[in-house]
Parts: sequence; C-alpha cells; structure tokens
Amino acid sequence: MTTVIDAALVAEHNAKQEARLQADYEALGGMLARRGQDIEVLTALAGRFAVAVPSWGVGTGGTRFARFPGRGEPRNVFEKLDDCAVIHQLTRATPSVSPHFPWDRPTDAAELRGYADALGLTFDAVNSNTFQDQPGQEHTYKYGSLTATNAATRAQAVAHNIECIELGRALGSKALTVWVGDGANFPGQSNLRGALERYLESMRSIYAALPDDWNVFIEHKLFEPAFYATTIADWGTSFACATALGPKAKCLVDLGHHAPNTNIEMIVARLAQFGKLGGFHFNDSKYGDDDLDSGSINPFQLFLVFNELADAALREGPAFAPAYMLDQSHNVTDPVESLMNSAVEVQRAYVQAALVDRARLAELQASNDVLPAAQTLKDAFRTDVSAILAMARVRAGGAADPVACYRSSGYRDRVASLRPAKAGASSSGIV
Ligand code: LRH
Ligand code: MN
Repeated sequence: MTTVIDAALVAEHNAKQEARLQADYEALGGMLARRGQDIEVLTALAGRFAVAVPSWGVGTGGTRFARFPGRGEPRNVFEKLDDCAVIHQLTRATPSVSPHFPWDRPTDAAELRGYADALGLTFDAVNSNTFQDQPGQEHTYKYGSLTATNAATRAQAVAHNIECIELGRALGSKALTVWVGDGANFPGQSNLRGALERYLESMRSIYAALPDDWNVFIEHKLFEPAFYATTIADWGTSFACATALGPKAKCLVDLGHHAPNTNIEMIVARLAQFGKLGGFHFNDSKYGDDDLDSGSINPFQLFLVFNELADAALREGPAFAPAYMLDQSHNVTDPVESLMNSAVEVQRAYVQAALVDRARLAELQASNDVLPAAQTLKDAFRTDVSAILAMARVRAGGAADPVACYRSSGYRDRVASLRPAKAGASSSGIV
C-alpha cells in the first residue's frame, strides 16, 4: 500500500509521544479497571471503528456569500483520494471514501478503483446530484428533479441515479445515497402530495435498478435550497418512502438536517427499532445545515446518538451495521485536519458509548431512579478516552497526534507547490 506521508516520519512522531501516551494509557486503564472495564477490550473496539470520508470534504467549502480557496486544493478525484489517504494513514479510522457524481465521475472507473486500492482505500456509498445543472444538460432542475412536473426532467434525474449505481458497482460500492433539494419557496407553488407521489414514482425506477446486495439511502433535510416546503423534509417522510419502496431502501440521518433542538438520538432509536436506519452523515451545527466539524458544537448529542446505536447493536446483534460517513464543509480550516479531527471525535463518541454500564442503566430505568440513570450516561461521556484512541491509532500504524504529525510532514506545503490553484474553480464541486 502506498503511504502518502513518509512512514519513518510517523514512527519518529510516535516515538516522541510514546512515554506520555503509555503513562496516560496505564492511568486510564487503572481507572477503568476499578470500574470493572478492560481497556484492552475498548482499544480493540476503537481499532475496528471506521467512518467514511466525503470526497467533497477535502476541498475548501464556502457559503453563498463567498468561498476562500485553500492552498493545494485537490483539482480532481485522484488528488482528493491522495488527501483521503493521508487522513486514513494518520487516523487509521477512515478506510473508505464516499464519492459524489458527477463531481468525481471517472473516465475509467477501473483505473480509479485501482488508484484507490493502491492507497488502501475502498468506496462507500455513492452520492447522486440532481441539485445542480451540469453544462449541456437538457432539462433544468430549477423546479425540481425526481419530483419535477416535467416527466422528461424526472426521467433525466432517474437516469443519472442509475448511472451512479453503475459507476458505484464498478468501484465496489454497495449503496446509493439520494438527497434531493426538491421543494417549494411559496405556498401554492407546488401540490405537496403530488410532489411526493412523483418522488415515489421516480424512486421506484431507481429502486428497480439496484443490485440485490445494494441499499438506497434516502436523506431527509428540513430546508435549503427550498425555503417553504422540502419534499423529503423529515425522518417521517423518509421512513414512509423507504417503507413504501421496499427492504433495500433505508433512511440516512444527516445531523445538520433538522430544526434546532430536534432530539436526533430519538430519531435514530426509532429508525433502528423499525429496521430502517441505513446510515449517517456526521457533522455539527448550531443553527442550520452548517456542516461544521463533528463534535465541535454539541459533542454530547453525538455521544447520545452513539448511545442509541450501542443500545440497538445490543438488541440487533452484528447484523446491525449502519453506514457511518462524514459530510462537512471546511471554510476556515485545512480540510485534512478537520476531517482527521472529526473522524476521531466520532470514534470517541463510539468508544464512550461502549463505556455505558447498560445492565445498571436498565435497572435504574426500570426502577425510575432518574438521577443515577442520567448520571450513568454522563459518567461515560465525561470519561476522557483520548489515550485509548491514540493507542489504537499507534498500534495500527497511525499517528499518536494526527494533526501534529500532519503539520510536521509539510504535506500541505508539498501539495500547494504541486497543485497550482485553478482561478475561481472549486475542486470540491460545492459552490
Ligand atoms: C445536502 C447534503 C447531501 C450532499 C450534499 C453535499 O445538504 O448533506 O448529503 O449531497 O450535502
Ligand atoms: Mn449530507
């Protein structure tokens, strides 16, 4: 496997951190042992955790107001994979990439698959895009895509999704994520029921094109780009559609796609209960679909989501395997640093959720002993598992401190010299 950053540099970095890490690890191990928990079991668990990186996340994002290009932005899907390989090399937690078409459409899918394979990467769910018009596109998506009143526009959008499935098959992916911005800006602009009926008609054609071992993930979003009514606005609509379509249709929860103060962990519990939880787009937000770094605003919510996932895994067994993916936009940080940090924060929530004493929690819940029950979750959330995450990385050949190691590698300077900025063009495709 090609390593993008010199492995000797990573080893040197880890050697400098070794004594401190070992001391922290033993101290944490002692504390957990007093709680009857084995740190080695938790470190092994952390080592098995994986979250996919969004190919569009390694470019600099922007807002409708402006985009401030970063240095050494990837200019094509191959350079995006190089950056994704750095993230995995140092965190050992991001072995797969979620591509977006047409932003990442390869001229030769086998070549792209080979390139990723050489970097030790695989492809996770592929994402279709019927929220932008492409040059030379016959029918505009201005008034919707899968829900458009114009049948030719719907057919065009369906054909694009089927092309994404074909590309995904060639890349070894096993799922298609369908997010559509379809909706209305004015009451009366569209017939709300008619729009959803057209959506389901289009999705049935896409569903029919799915290979037997594939899933289609329906991604709901409360608003934006539509600001009055979004066709797939909430988990209820997504769930109803996934149920109507069939067993290969599942719901994808993007954490930023809900009204402020929505109890997202309860949505996760519900979708898991009814067998329709397909996957996640992890990020964080304070107001809208801010696409901020995971765990940067509300880490307790991220923990509570993983607490519900741990409860579901206990009930459903190993077959319970929702797709974990990041979906973020990096406007003021180095995207590689943000994605490494975010992967570690999601992994942290996963390990903290495993610390919860579920037997004790169930007793306290059954006896309505409220405060100790709430405390049982807080105790796990307040446990600093950083040493476990770092030890899992180092044992897997990653970096004790990914961002510090990345900075000492000079990778960003190197790619900045190799990738002269293309005036104006955004490599990530967003804005
Ligand atoms: C929509 C969304 C969707 C992606 C896009 C890049 O807001 O979350 O998942 O297709 O961002
Ligand atoms: Mn998303």
